[in-house]
Amino acid sequence: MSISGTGTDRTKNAKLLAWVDEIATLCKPDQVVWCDGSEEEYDRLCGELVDAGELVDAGIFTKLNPEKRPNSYLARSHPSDVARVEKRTFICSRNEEDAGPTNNWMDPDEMKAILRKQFDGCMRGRTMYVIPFSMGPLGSPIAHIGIEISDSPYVVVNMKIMTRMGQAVLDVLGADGEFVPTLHSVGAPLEPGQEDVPWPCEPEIENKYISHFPETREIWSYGSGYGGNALLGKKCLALRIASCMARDEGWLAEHMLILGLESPAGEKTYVAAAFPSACGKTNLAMVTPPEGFEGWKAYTVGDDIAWIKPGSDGTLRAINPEFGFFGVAPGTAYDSNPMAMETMKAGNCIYTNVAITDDGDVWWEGMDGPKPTHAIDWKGNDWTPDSDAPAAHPNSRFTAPAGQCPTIDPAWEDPAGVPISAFLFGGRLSKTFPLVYESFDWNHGVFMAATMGSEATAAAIGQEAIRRDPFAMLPFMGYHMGDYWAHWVNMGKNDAVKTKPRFFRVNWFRKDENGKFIWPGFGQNMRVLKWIVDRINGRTGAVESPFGHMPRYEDITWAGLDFSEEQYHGIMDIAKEGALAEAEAIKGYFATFGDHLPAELEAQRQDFEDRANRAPDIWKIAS
Ligand code: O2Y
Ligand code: MN
Repeated sequence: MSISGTGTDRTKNAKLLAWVDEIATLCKPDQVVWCDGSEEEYDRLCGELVDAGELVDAGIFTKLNPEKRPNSYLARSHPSDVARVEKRTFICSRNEEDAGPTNNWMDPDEMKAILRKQFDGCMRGRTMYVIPFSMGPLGSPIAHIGIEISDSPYVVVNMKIMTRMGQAVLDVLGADGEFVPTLHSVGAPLEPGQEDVPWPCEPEIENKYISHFPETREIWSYGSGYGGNALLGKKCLALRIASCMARDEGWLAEHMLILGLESPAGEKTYVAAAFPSACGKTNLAMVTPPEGFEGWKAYTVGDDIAWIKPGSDGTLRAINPEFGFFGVAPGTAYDSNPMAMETMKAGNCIYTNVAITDDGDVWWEGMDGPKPTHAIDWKGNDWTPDSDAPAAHPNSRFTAPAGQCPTIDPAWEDPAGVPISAFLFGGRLSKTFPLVYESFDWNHGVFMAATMGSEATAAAIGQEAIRRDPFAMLPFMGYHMGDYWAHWVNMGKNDAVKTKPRFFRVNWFRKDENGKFIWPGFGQNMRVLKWIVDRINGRTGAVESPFGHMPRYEDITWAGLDFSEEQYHGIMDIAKEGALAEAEAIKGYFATFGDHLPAELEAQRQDFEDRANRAPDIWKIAS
């Protein structure tokens, strides 16, 4: 094995050096490379990925037309390796009960025994990269350092965009600093003389493991090279392991975007928001104020994850632990998300599993303008508008530097974080749930977030049910969901947090009696955000409903939009029957958490049921 330095020229951290040694001995790579995070390293690796593509006659990386997509590349994964693998994601806590009913669990010793066998020699014929990264601005008191060991150069270059990565991290880590060790392999060793494939990975789903060890704060991921399975700083560290750290240390690691809203008077209000997938989270993170909102500005701090800690000023302060966006490509367009499109236009992006046009540009379904007459699809096949299959995979991605977003917040790298004034929670719900409402207090807000979710059609019984996704954390919880809710209840009792954020639920997806969406689209969401900002700053009223405090028609700014009071009733009025059904459904849902369900949340459920019982058949928003 050749080692590019033993690492001792890069760090004096004895624990790190010993761990890298131990993993190299286990995985038996041909060489070990300590990543420095430089542009030269990035360019060299991208170049190697392009050259390797030519060698095996199928692109690992294809350089895109530099006039259209400067310094940008297309990658194609193996068709079997296109998304997170939830059924192979494990929380390996010592006690099974600590993982809770919403996670897959395996005993940590049993899992380590399996993984040691899988990892034994798994990097033969490959390079083992040591990737130092910081989740959050370097040196921020809210940030944490991780080290990812991976045999995938695709992971290295994506980590360079998604995190602060390289030698600067080792310098901050110093000789005694703490780090989260994260280990990744694509699980495809090469025998001497064996030709590589464009996207090496373990073909059998049962042999893939995305394993988390909460007590020892370790991550071992085997068999997939894609996204959240392989870029271990994101979902694995920043949510699953960090949620455990946050519980133990009194902070919050959340699946939330962070948005800064500035009024024409220059007053700045920051909100953090959690949504299940397919609810327009990225669109909200990069919202642009519509006609009628002249002078208002919206800024992005983060599009996916927030780390939130009590600040010395009595507020809850949030950082975006990431450095880039890993956004879903299909559906992203100037029409729906111009800021995401502008972020990409600046170049320096990696696109995975999108289509490439004949002039070397990228394309996906839902992009503005006419479809290309010909393209190469995400599997490398010819594609035309007559093709049956989509040109881009539905989970195809763009990896883009967050700093290129034209509306990135000036404070997005502030080590102290930004002060959060409100939490927003949402879901995709066609009936019963109003456009927006505010909680009565902190615990009611926790109840609203714990019971959120989106509608799913249970095809087998032909009924609609809400698939709960509490706090949008269902796939990302590192411990028992009921204990997580208790942690949120406890955060509300923290006297050091003098300015407590307010809680709101939003629902852009209510439909009318003809099955049509009532809300005119994501582009108008700023109207709801302004009411929230006005509410926080004591400038607007609300009325009490069975769900919470709700704005009257006149409390919302309608300038520039034709939205009648009648339409408003359609999106705000509440059917008693629907509210009572929800209270009953939550009873059954809560029962699945046994004695881990905080008593405060069952009390909130009963209060909600009582309010619904007292309501008229149709509760109508006052005007
Ligand atoms: O499929 C993947 O590996 C990526 S999942 C993802 C990526 C960026 C932001 N959010 C998510 C998610 O699943 O919530
Ligand atoms: Mn996400």
